[in-house]
Amino acid sequence: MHAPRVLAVNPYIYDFAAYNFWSSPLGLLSIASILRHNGLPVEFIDCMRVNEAKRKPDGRGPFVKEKVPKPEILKNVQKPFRRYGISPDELSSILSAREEPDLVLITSIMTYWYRGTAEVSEMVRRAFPRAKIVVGGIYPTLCYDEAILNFKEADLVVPSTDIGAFYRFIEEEFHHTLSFKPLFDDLDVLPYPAHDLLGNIPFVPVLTSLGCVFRCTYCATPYMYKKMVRRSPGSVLDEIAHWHDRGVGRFVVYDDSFLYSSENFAKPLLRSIARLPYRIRIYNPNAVNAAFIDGEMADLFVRSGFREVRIGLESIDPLVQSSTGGKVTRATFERAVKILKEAGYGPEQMSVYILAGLPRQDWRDVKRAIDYVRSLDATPYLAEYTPIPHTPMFDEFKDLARFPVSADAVYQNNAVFPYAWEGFTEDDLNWLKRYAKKTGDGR
Ligand code: B12
Repeated sequence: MHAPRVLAVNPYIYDFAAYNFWSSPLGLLSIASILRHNGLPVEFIDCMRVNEAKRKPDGRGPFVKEKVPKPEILKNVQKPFRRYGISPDELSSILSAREEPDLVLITSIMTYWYRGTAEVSEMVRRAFPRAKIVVGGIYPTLCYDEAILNFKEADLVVPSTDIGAFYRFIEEEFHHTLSFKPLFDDLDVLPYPAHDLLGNIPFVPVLTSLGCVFRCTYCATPYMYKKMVRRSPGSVLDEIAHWHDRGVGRFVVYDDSFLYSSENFAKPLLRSIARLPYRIRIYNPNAVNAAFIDGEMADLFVRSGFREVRIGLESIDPLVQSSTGGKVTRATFERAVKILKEAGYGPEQMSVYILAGLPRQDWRDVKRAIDYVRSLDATPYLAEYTPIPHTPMFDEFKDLARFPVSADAVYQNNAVFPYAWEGFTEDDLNWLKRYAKKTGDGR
């Protein structure tokens, strides 16, 4: 039998707000690359098209979008609802212009985006009645039972904790032996994700580790990855050189604890990037831990190409700080900002993430954190809390939310503000967003 022909699809999404903040379907591109490595031909459809005319010099940009009616279960949310990415009609004509593949892979990233994935699976099923459909990603990993029910057209729904089941499925369905079946427990053996399938590569996200040594109570990483695995600095450097040879100049670090044990990883890596005969730009949307920033680190950020540094603060309330993992104190944070300032980073180049909308949080806690960050000459950036299944905070507070967050993942979207209460209303949140951007009125 011939090697199965594969089509990978990054589906469109429905949301109240979405923006390409250096996002990429990295898991799907990695799986596509592994299959190519096994000799399977792979094609790719990326439904999450960015409006290129509006792409920023740093690589971010708005997705093409269209306002659509709200589904019944979200009708009480007073915000416009949109589909982000290409339209179902366009996808339909793309699919019908293709020959039927043997295997279609669809990714499902944020839990509350599953509706787009389900719709796209149905369209794929209509277009290719004989193809096998496999859906994987973060939603099937965090909400497996729900995903099985929502993805009726899928022949296999696979969580990231059981990638072996995916390889077995291919071998059994297509009687095709795969010689290379990596389990993501050694990142250095993985082939580079298949970014080339996207055509235009505005930036390359580089996965430098999986898992995390910290145990923040709001984060699902420790559930998804029981132990932390990290690449060697040499392998990351080789990947940067590989994409740079293909014209890519912007790189985005995907890592939950990039600076952890920096003498063994971040420092040697950034030193070797600084020594490259060409300059690249590096972005870190996941934020780094302020406790690990010292003078040498700040200097390496500058020399390796970090145009800006995003730092996690979360809260200045010691109680909130300790309940969310106790990673950063005021003292360590102030030291880090001072060091970055001395290295030359201005206020606009130091974005500080503050968690807003935590269960029982008072809006004044967020205001104090914004004032504090501004007083240190850095830029506050609100990260709205998302309740995520299999996290300690989710389990503790799931019944306190004003929407049934454990019954339907659509309510896990931070845009619906699940933990609004009289001490932190939607008006408070909207005011804080304006206040953080300095466009707010007095209060
Ligand atoms: C990088 C990252 C981002 C990036 C880009 C994300 C993106 N792709 O769009 C940025 C910075 C933009 C981001 C933003 C946010 N993120 Co984020 N992010 C991550 C992070 C750190 C890594 C994701 C990743 O690429 N992993 C690496 C790849 C290789 O793994 P993977 O995608 O799971 O793929 C594996 C499998 O799932 C599988 N797979 C994937 N697809 C398919 C398909 C098939 C067919 C098969 C067989 C297999 C398969 O293959 C891979 C290997 O096993 C994760 C945490 C984590 N460690 O996973 C959080 C995470 C996904 N983010 C999370 C959150 C909360 C957010 C924000 C809401 C944060 C905020 N408050 O602002 C925003 C919202 C984003 C938005 N609206 O667009 C949550 C999930 C929330 C949810 N309900 O789903 C996570 C899990 C972190 C957490 N706190 O627990 N994020």
